[in-house]
Amino acid sequence: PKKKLWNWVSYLEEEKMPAVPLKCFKEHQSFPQSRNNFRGGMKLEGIDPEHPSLYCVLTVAEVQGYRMRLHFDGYPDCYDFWVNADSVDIHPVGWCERTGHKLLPPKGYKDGEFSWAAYLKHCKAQGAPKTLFKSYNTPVTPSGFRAAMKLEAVDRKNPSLLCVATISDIVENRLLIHFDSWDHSYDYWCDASSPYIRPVGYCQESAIALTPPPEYKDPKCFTWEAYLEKTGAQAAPARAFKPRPPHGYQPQMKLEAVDQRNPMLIRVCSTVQKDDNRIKLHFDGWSSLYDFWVDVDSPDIHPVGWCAKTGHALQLPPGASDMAAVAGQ
Ligand code: MLY
Repeated sequence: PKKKLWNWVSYLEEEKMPAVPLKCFKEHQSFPQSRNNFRGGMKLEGIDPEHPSLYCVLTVAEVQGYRMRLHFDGYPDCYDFWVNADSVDIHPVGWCERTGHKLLPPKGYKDGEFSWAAYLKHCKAQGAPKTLFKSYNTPVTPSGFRAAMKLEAVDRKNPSLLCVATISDIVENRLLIHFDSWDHSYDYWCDASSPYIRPVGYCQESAIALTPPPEYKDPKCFTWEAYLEKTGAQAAPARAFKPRPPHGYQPQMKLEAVDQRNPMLIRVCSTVQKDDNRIKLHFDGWSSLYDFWVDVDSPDIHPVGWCAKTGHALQLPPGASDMAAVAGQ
């Protein structure tokens, strides 16, 4: 007997569940306009996902469809991470120098000892061509945000806290949020529409607690007015914040999402819950123990058919795996 091929259309019918509508996805999650032209061995500069204020020397280690695994030069493979080809976290060789950012050299090089030209020659490698990068042809829309401005921001590692924060860097349309008097491990990148940032005074107006910098032992002693004066800083203007409209996700819809435990894999998923900024996902056919929350603007969630379109493997629900699988057909 002929084996049945797995495909999204019949799977959605069997499961009696719709796909997440395309309009729910942002451009960077949806079907890409171009191919991934990065190749293994190409070198580039990019943000360390574990330390978002640091730029590092990276090599493309593996390409799969529109995604690639990046390796920190000189460091063990266990730090490798996956990004989409249009990631805003990566830049061509020379970008840090051109834009005044500090580039962390490969392990073994002292600060000031590293030069890209000599390094590429030494490795017999090439820098990834500029035209492959998203930032290369993305226009930058002016905003009212400037580096060093202060604001109130959610500590994403302690999401119940709204804290005194500073814009410590601006690249294209994105802001690096830093928490005053804390180390950089809490830093994160976001844009003007992020639900995690608010203008100075938001907490007071909303009658919710603001977490001041740790040197304020008694939070009641903190006032923005005195703090701005003391630090000589400006508040980010309220008009620069562009709150986004509510997302359109509903529970019980299907999509494709990266497995955070093994990020080379993309799996068939269902939405099970939602809150204002996130959806809870379930891997079809797996225990609910693996269910996880993800931001609706995460680069790791994609519409049904994304893997097939971009040439990436799709992990089917267990049980479907003995069928000759042709994802997305
Ligand atoms: N329990 C943690 C909370 C740290 C919060 C840091 N934010 C405000 C940046 C601690 O005290 O270490």
